[in-house]
Amino acid sequence: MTDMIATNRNTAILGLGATGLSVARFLSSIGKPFVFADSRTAPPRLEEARESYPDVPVVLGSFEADLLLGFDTVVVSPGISLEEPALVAAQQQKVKLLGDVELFLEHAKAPVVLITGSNGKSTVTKLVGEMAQASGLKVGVGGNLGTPMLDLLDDENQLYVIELSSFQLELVTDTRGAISAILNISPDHMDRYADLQQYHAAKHRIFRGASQVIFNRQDALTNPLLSVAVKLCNFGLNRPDLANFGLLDEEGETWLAYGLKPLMRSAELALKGRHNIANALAALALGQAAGLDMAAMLTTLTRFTGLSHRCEYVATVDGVTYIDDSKGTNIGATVAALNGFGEDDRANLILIAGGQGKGQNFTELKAPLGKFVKLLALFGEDAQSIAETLSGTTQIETLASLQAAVDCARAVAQPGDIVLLSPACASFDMFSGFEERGRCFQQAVTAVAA
Ligand code: UMA
Ligand code: ADP
Repeated sequence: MTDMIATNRNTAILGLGATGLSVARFLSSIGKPFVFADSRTAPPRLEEARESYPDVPVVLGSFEADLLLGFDTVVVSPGISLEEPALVAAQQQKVKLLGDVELFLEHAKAPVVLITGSNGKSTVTKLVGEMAQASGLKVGVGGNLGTPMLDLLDDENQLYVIELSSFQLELVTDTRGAISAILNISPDHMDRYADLQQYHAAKHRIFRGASQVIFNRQDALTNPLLSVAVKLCNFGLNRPDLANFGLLDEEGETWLAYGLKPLMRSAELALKGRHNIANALAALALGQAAGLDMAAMLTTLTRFTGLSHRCEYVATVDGVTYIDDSKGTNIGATVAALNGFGEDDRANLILIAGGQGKGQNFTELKAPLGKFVKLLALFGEDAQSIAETLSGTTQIETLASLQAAVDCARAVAQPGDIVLLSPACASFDMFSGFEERGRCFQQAVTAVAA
């Protein structure tokens, strides 16, 4: 029986989205009553909640400061800031605040792999999940990736692989012996956090109570700040020392390696791009920590081609290649894509970017833009301010829609060029999410091809 949700207490679920509904299913399954609250007056999944839980009260509309004071426990959805006055007041009154992660970790009966970072989380999560399957394990894969983690709970599972966002980590105090990784840290969600330090602090909660810690030795921000002794392993795109993962050059070829031992040629990876070599090494480190079979992991790396909307090839039309990197929702991801597709001797890229800038400092795009990009086609809510920040770096056009940006890119592109959608921004000003934005781009390209 859970100690987090005691039997005779009042529980509120804050946020009526994917997380909130999964928490409701979980609490129902263990016979705990709850109420829902959502600060929107008409949240999209309201009907679903009312149909599934007709007797459960639903409080809608902006949260009053005293909304939660009568409760013992509040399960907070990740999209809701803990600085919301109702949550600040609740904490002051010692109301217990939880996320779905804490409930999940308390109830998971198999080992848990937790993955965070600014970029590459979904790719590495999916990869480790496939490696586990190839090793013959029954594995639950989800979290920020899409399937809420409480929906994965199943006593038959032999492993869980969970992607965690910084939002989901904000209330975590103990990962209960998880195998935890931070892949990289670069600024993101600066509209939610006061500064990079606060974002970094949220990410590092993933190491609390971990049994094994995996970090990126080339990104100091990922290094654990632990005083307790846990098993550490690191990865990087350079030569590894013993018991760590990295790259070795042997007979003119680059090999993924564990210590001095070459494992596979980097050319054999089905995933393309240097950042994906780092992702593959991180996945190997996590898989090894979880006891997966090395041969099965390496075979997986020769087959796993990646997820949609992450540097995904769409088509080549009139000699111009179109790439969908709609999941490039922050500057770090877009820089990785520019470095991956840019040619050293000429500006071969047309970059389509823009949307909601999330408070990022776009000056960091100046160097790769100046080097690789012949035209920057901007659209979306923050297009104008991004154009002002980047003015003088390359040719910049500000367009009214993604379709207009594709048309503009097409008019400028020459055979051999690459048109890259990698927005460095969130999509919610114009789309339901990065998937819809990516689909719109792919449709616009397909229409051009037709
Ligand atoms: N809500 C409020 N008040 C607020 C904010 C939200 O009441 O101030 C309500 C909304 O009206 C809505 C509900 O909360 O009804 C939505 O909750 P949510 O925003 O926490 O989102 P979920 O639907 O629960 O989805 C969340 C993750 N979303 C966010 O963290 C924003 C999903 O990640 C995740 O897949 C899902 O849980 C399952 O674990 C998405 C995401 O965009 C993909 N993540 C961000 C990212 O990857 O950058 C962090
Ligand atoms: P996340 O789940 O952290 O958003 P994804 O695997 O979905 O990560 O990839 C998101 C974006 O980041 C894509 O644009 C992808 O090309 C880019 N990306 C993936 N891995 C890395 C990495 N290791 N470093 C930088 N960018 C990356």
